[in-house]
Amino acid sequence: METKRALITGVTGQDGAYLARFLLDKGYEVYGTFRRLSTPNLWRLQALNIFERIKLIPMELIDSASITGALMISRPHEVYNLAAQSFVGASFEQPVGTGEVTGLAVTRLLECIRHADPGIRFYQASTSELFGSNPTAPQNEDTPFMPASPYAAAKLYGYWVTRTYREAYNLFCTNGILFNHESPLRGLEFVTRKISNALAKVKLGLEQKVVLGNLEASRDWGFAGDYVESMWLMLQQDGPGDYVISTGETHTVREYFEEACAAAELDPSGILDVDPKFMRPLDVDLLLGDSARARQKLGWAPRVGFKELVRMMVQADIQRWKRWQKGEQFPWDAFNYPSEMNIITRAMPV
Ligand code: NAP
Ligand code: F7E
Repeated sequence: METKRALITGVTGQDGAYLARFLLDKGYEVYGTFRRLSTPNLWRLQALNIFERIKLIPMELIDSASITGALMISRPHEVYNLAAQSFVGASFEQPVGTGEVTGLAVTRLLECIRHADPGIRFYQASTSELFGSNPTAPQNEDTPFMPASPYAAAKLYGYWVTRTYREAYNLFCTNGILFNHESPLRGLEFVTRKISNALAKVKLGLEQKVVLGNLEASRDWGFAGDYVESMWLMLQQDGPGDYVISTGETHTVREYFEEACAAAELDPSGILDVDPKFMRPLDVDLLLGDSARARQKLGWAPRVGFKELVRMMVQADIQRWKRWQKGEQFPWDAFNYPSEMNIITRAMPV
């Protein structure tokens, strides 16, 4: 039988790295797109020890020619569109750019697929952010979307254009509506990793405080390693569809912080500050997913629970900073990013 080929856009991101490893383990030939940045961002593939096994293709989501090139090089059976400007906070700073990359680029990709090979199966990384301000909980595939950020609005566009290409051209186009998923490979700007990284530094005497924004927001947090399996399962079905992927448990940012302190054996009092700088112009209060459809149709279920996830992330960051203190060099992001405090996002009154 012919070896299956998969193309993952955004292979350098958290999900891209875990999905690449998952597909390699399944015997796939894995192609992954990356951006030619002045400093390469390949540490996750190195950390998972799969860098040598991935075929890397340079691609930029606003450049249709590079998307066509990626499809011609990889001739994939399956395309997983994970590339995006994925940080909700940054979407308020770069609303138009986020619309281009996270929204419009989905159409670029679908058009290229339609012309290159309409037999390709397509996965779109949709998100629980689509539910936004809708107070209904838990949220499932039938819950109305009420996006509350430029990121979510761009993802809404991506979601609908994916469905449009499914219906208009009979393409195998699937939306995974994934709730927040985290891991030791999570980007440092997202709140879970920001906390695990900062607490590791506090634990080792490298920092005094953790500085956060909205502590009352509630999220349904799962483990990225579990969630990438659902992406693959969606593309193995007889037909395309839309699936919510979640744990069915929700916790506030404050609860995550307290659980992380327990994991680090730190007293939470006195080490947490709140700075309005980390509050968004508009935030999503409560996300809680109902993944009954995925559980029934895909046979998918999360394996890692909340406490285990927090422990995994905190322990990983403590171990990294300990290795760094001993002078070890290894692929890892945090030592290149000492603090987000000196990033300025708003003009100060004169
Ligand atoms: P991530 O770590 O931020 O990875 C995003 C990837 O997109 C990176 O490889 C990044 O490349 C690439 N990228 C960004 N802008 C690009 C551009 N203009 N052209 C080409 N590539 C570009 O995100 P993630 O957590 O793995 O999430 C994967 C996808 O799932 C994203 O679409 C995200 O919006 C969506 N999603 C995530 C979650 C979650 O909780 N993690 C939940 C629901 C949906 P660089 O490495 O060069 O930056
Ligand atoms: O924020 C609050 C913040 O940035 C979670 C992306 O993967 O999941 C992610 O989006 C909550 C928000 O993730 C800080 O205001 C408090 O209420 O970790 P986050 P997100 O916005 O939920 C969805 C499903 C995606 O699709 C996205 O791509 O935490 N919060 N203090 C903070 N957040 C950050 N980042 N930093 C803080 O200091």
